[in-house]
Amino acid sequence: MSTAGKVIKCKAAIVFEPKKPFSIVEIEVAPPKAHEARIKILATGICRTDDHILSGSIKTTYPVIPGHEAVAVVESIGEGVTCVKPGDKVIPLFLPQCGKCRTCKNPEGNLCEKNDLYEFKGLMYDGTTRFSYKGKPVHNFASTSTFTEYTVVHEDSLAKIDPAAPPEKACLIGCGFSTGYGAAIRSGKVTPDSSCAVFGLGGVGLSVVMGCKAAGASRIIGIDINKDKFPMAKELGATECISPLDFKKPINEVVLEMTEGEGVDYSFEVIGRTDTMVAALASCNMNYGVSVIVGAAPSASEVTLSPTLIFTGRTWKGSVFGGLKSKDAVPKLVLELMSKKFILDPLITHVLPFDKINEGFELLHKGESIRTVLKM
Ligand code: PAD
Ligand code: ZN
Ligand code: ZN
Repeated sequence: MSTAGKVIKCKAAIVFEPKKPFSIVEIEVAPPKAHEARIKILATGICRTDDHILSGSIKTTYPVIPGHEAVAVVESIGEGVTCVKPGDKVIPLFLPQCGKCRTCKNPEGNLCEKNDLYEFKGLMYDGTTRFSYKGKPVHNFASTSTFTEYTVVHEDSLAKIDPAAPPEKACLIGCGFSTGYGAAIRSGKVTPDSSCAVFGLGGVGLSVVMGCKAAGASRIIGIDINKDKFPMAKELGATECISPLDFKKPINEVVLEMTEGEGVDYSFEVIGRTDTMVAALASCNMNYGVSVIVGAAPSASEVTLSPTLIFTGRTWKGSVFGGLKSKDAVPKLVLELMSKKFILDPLITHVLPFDKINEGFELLHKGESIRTVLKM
């Protein structure tokens, strides 16, 4: 029996307030309005950004359903939707691509004006939400909300992908892999034979390592306080790995020494801390080095640094979703995954049923997982 046009009752993982685990409850998901689609999640990955919502370090409105890295199938569409039809396999996009705003029209930009990544309003474009629990509205997260069996997204936040794409792997293209790989290739524009330093070797940082390698970097220094991450980093392309905990001096000085005082050509901060953002900047070449911020710092944080770090010529830039135009890039990356241009298996350390979402976050907190994928 078709569910189109009807309210769907389903399981979802809600965060009612920060610093509390997920509550798995039955919610109601309203049908999609015009230019929206209701999608059934097949698999969804756990990213550190979701944990920032759980910890409260990123300011948002509660109750909220996090999750933003998934593969889904379209259940029904609202009026005027042309890019997908029921039954299509899709990846929801935490960074929309409306195709009409100034950024979307600029070949360099990717931060579509329709994004909900600064204020995290957690509402659809019309200012309402499609989720409710016990009759009260529940906010969405980053235009997606994938920790639920069904979610509703705007068509600007949907990429149709190859129907044969494996959900448990392809979901990483919805965030972690594309963010890291794109940060190296597109935002950093890493060049052949260059040297790189990657601060943070989680799912996103390791994807930066993969991007640096694919771009032909000859030296890739992986940096993490958790040495358990080193073997995988080396397997994926890091030429050496160091832990800041093994040195008395600041880690940027260690990187400078490792590079004969030159600094690396490209550095990436993939942790989300202001001190490591400045350390990554100071680790790249004073004149032509490029340092890319990928990590999401707490909403309330501020950075202090010596202007000389920039004055001498370094470039400091940020990268959301790897600088990629999401709707254009995602279907192509899925095809590249399927043709084995890159493999994502090493990044997926755990696959758990959706009900075990809190266990998945514990693995992240303990530093035992790279990516945990939840299967619905
Ligand atoms: P993760 O927690 O899996 O990886 C972070 C890694 O950093 C871990 O291996 C830690 O051990 C390591 N680490 C922690 N503190 C330090 C330190 N002081 N020095 C060195 N290493 C340290 O996270 P992730 O890979 O899922 O995400 C990384 C960041 O990227 C996180 O802040 C997340 O919010 C952000 C992100 N940004 C975007 C974007 O579009 N810019 C997208 C997705 C994730
Ligand atoms: Zn993410
Ligand atoms: Zn746009």
